[in-house]
Amino acid sequence: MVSTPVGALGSGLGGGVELTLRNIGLALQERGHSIVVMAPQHSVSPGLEILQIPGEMQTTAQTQGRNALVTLPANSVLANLWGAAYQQQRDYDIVINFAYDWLPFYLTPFFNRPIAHLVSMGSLTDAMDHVIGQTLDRFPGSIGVHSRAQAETFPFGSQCRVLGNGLDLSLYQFCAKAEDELGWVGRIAPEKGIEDAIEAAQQAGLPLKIWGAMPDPDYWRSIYQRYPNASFSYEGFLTTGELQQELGQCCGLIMTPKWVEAFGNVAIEALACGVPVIAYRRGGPAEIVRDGETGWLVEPDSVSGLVAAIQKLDKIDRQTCRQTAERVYSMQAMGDRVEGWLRDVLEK
Ligand code: HBI
Repeated sequence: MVSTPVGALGSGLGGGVELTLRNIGLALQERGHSIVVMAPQHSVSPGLEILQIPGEMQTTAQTQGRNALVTLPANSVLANLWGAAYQQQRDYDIVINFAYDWLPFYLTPFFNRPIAHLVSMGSLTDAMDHVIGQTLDRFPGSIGVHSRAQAETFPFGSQCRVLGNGLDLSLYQFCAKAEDELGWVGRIAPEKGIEDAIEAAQQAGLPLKIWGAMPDPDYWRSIYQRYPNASFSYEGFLTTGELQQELGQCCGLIMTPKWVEAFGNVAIEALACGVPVIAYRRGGPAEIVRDGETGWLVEPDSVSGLVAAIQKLDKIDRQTCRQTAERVYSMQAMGDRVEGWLRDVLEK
């Protein structure tokens, strides 16, 4: 498993893909596969064998423009990762790529072992769309994604294998009884649409608790000033253990994405605690929430739709939320989907 070149595992710089790599690695090991992870030096992921690879981090893809050129720094950790993978490929049956970068896709035909690529974001640049498309042409079935919505952001979306995602649900406790408060979890940034959640909670007359990273305090200050009468509070950026303890008390999680979220791990975290999810019918969360069963799907950008859904939260059975998370989004369920995908790639 060759990790993302934007940060060491455990640093948080790799974002959602750090958790995805770890959960897939552990799930495959549980089924008897032997796994080795190649990752930037100082990587930590207890229970997984890691080859620490030195070198300079890659620029994050989401900060590039559509026609960004493919670039590599001097002593690129991406190049060093894939040089090591190339040298050692004979020790393995298959290589799994977790990097959203041009090089591993370009190198695929030069390897004498198959490479399965897990693409962790939607379409961002022409160079990546082009090289992923080329790889698919040569190696059908070799591109895995998290959701149908994410796949559809690419011209070749219908040829991608939708894997969903999975979490270690033993870290999340089911909470049967809720407080009269709503939750919102995520990076506090414009594409997450927190303004809509604040407005909807205010109109519904419920307090809104907010957890997540705050990369831009000025943005948060502007939000605070914009809604002087709303009752919302920033509750910090917590560990999984702390977050699930607090989130579990909420009568509902509100998801207000303004962009196409590739997946939406927070939706599974909420369901795992028995918390119904209200989400715009947009991106990954719209494929996680079962309307009327584990939450409510709302017309995108409709605050009045959010308010109407908040008023129907008591119609959702919290036990059903937890059971759905266990059936579809456990490590076991994700392991089934990933193992099946890898077997198909190997067969081809
Ligand atoms: N950018 N260049 C690059 N490569 C990655 O692997 C990458 C990224 N940006 C974000 C990211 N990975 C992950 O945080 C998401 O895929 C989840």
